[in-house]
Amino acid sequence: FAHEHGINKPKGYNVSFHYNPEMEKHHFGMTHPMKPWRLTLTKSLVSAYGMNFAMDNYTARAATYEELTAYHASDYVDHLATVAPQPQPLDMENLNPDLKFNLGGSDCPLFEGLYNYCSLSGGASLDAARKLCANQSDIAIAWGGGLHHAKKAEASGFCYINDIVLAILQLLRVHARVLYIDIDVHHGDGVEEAFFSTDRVMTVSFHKYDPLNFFPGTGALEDNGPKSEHNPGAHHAINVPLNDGITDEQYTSLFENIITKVIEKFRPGAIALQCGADSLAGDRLGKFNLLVQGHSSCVEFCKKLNLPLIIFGGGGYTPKNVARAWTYETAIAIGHQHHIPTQIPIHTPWRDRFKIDTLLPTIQQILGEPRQNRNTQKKLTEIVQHVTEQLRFVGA
Ligand code: V1S
Ligand code: CA
Ligand code: ZN
Repeated sequence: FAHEHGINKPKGYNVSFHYNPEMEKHHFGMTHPMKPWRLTLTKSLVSAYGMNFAMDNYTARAATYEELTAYHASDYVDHLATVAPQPQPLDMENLNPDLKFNLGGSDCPLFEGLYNYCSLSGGASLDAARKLCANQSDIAIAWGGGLHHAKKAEASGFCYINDIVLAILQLLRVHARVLYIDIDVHHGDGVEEAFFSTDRVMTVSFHKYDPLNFFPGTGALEDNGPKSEHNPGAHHAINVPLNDGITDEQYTSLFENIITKVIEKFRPGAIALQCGADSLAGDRLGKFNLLVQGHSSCVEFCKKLNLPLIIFGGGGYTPKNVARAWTYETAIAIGHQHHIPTQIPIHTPWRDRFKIDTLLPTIQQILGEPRQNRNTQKKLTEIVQHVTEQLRFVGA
């Protein structure tokens, strides 16, 4: 109420940054693509630019058992809390398959401190959501969150606890409707499933879709929520299935076109944006050709909608590109993007890792050979058409 009526709104524009350096101390294993130290790289670049002076910085706390079980099944959380292995060499030979809850395979290994890692990610996203609810932040950033594949009682695709679902549940205490947008190269299946049966959350995921060859294989254009018209969740899942090599121009135009229509019909009170950086060109797992410019234009567009905005991380498997994107997107949040030098500051620890010393590399700088673009204009037009038709069923 207070937010919608502009009461108690502090002067100025507040951005909060929720982060815990403990998170990056965890290791999934030597050959595993998920590298929590990409958060170290991001944080050090954000600090090197002095952006921390323009935000409220919070050391995020770990989510409590009660907070985790607000969504997750208690037997699953109990199990997560007890399965953590003893210290062991960090290699993938040491798998301890425990097919219960999909834990212990190569995607979701059991590593030392696993429960701590999950609760820190959840805690940061919950803190961020609460700052928005209290109207103390206009934008709240949690780069350690965005773990969109985790299910109520199952780990999946490097995700154990769905911090996004926990955060959206908080936002729903204050906002009648929350819009979830997911620009990770993978389908946001866990978040979609969690809110499958409600019309208070609309989920929109942009992803590579190839059911047989690309994880998780779900997210077809026609999958829009429960098929029964009596279920309020019908038409409240939007999927944007894409092919390899999509460019900034195509992606940005598709994103703005679709999100404009979604906002018009759904009229959310807050936006939750998952910014998985594996949709960038040169990602170890992703297949798109996005530059930091195209990826971050989605953040810029969401900011301009002037609604409470929570920003999560997510995937991203070429750490220096992840750090570039999330640093630039932090700059957009605080409105510094046009004022910071694109040359990476000399005093960045790890500067030698940024072999190309710009925050905004060109496609030639990222890749020798750009990926073949397999997205035709015809297909993209069809997608917009289908989404428009779905939206006819949404709203008053
Ligand atoms: N693509 C991919 C990929 N690579 C791996 C992987 C590679 C090396 C390892 F040591 C461990 C795992 N797993 C996958 C995918 C899961 C992708 C998850 C993306 C997560 C996110 O970015 O959206 C959010 C943080 N898993 C699979 O493709 C499943 C398999 C089917 C094939 C790969 N093997 C290792 C497991 C089973
Ligand atoms: Ca996605
Ligand atoms: Zn991903």
